[in-house]
Amino acid sequence: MSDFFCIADNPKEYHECFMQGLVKRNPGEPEFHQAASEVASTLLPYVFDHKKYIEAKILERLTEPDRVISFRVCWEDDKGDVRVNRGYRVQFNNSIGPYKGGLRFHPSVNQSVLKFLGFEQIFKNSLTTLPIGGGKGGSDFDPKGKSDREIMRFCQSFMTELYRHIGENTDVPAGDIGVGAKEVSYMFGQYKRLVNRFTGVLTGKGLEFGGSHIRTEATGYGLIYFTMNALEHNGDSLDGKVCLVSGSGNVAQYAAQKLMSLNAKVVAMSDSRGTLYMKNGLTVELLDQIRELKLNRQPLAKLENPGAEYREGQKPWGIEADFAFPCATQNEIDLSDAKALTENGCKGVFEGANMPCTNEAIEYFQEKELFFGPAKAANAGGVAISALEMSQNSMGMSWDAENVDSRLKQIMSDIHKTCVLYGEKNGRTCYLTGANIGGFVKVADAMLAYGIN
Ligand code: NDP
Ligand code: 2IT
Repeated sequence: MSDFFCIADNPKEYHECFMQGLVKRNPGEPEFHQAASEVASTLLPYVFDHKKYIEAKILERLTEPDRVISFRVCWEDDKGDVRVNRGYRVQFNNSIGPYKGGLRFHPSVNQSVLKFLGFEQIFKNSLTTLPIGGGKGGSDFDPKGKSDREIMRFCQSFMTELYRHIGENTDVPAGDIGVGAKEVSYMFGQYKRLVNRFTGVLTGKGLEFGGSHIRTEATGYGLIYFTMNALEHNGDSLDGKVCLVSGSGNVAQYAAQKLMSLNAKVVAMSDSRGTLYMKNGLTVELLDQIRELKLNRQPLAKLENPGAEYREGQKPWGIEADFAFPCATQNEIDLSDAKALTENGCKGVFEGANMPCTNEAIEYFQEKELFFGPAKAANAGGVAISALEMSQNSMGMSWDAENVDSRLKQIMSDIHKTCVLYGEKNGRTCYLTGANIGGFVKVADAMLAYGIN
């Protein structure tokens, strides 16, 4: 390993040198390199105009996590066989508040994936305006095909190690892919048992034990509120628009539900195996069936409804539509998908998932002047309501659904304003630049205030 040190007199050269250093220090972590490169390329021109950040090496410091914890998770399956997985928590940056971010249970989880997610979470959490730092964690455990008891035993074992690293003022995990209300409940129950204290150490809890109204819906709803703000700002709306939603999990379901309620027509949803094409649009009945299947971790291929045609092995991006909402996973839109979308008349892409578009796809959208709502801004509604869950827990209060939903709308509108403030150039808003700079400034200024550490 070598020192992380760059000297260059323009943003482009600095970016090259910075990325060489980052790749050298973090070998074999392509997702993390991708996330860092995207942020650096939009931030560097700004940072070069504000030399205090260059002098204090803020970008180099921001891309080095405070700590990465990895641990063994042993559990027993229903047959009595011993199983071993790896658990992680990446505590990336706590300059503006306790580490905050979800836990992902998926076989693709590794250090690179969690570092990209933890890194992006720093900016996203800052954009919410709430006092939360960035972190992420999870395991390569695959909940698919596991019984409820197996999932419970895994969650309990995972928390038996994780508990010593977290706390309501230290690090507050939540859900992400493969981790929903059920898994959060098992983990919260185990934490409470281990420390003998009832505290808001996790968010996304059940309403009976400290959860917040609207947390389940918040990421999907927030994504659509952000889209509404962006379209309105540009004299457009969702009314009557044809939309593609990828994924069929938590984020996708509530994004699709909100789109339907706004008279948009959702013609596709998907999962890791294929796409449902719904020529006449999603209905409440179809969404209920999808929700039921996914609650039981079943594939969409099993859906039986004349209103939906299943396309095995296909992504939704080849279907004609006005707007696309990738809500499944990272890198699900590459350059060829971006071209297919654009050629089919797509006018905007709003990211519900984290880093669903490759950097080449984003560049293509920018070249073709599509609306692009980056994840850090567009999907921040989930973590924002998590932060409100933390506030309610620390006050010993519970706000009603209407109250929380109106706060969510306000937060998404404020995030949109921040993107416009930092991203407006020649009468157009670059939401990517706006989100990256808007998220950066508060964290960077806090780091400057702390001195060199
Ligand atoms: P869920 O586990 O509820 O749903 C995930 C969905 O994405 C499923 O439909 C799943 O398909 C699909 N999927 C997962 N991995 C892949 C893959 N490798 N290729 C194709 N499809 C895949 O997760 P969430 O809805 O919570 O999360 C979706 C995205 O949103 C993630 O990027 C997450 O980080 C992000 N996010 C989540 C937030 C939250 O509050 N939950 C907040 C902000 C962002 P299948 O059913 O076949 O597995
Ligand atoms: O990516 C995300 O913002 C989340 N998975 C939600 C994190 C949280 O702490 O609510």
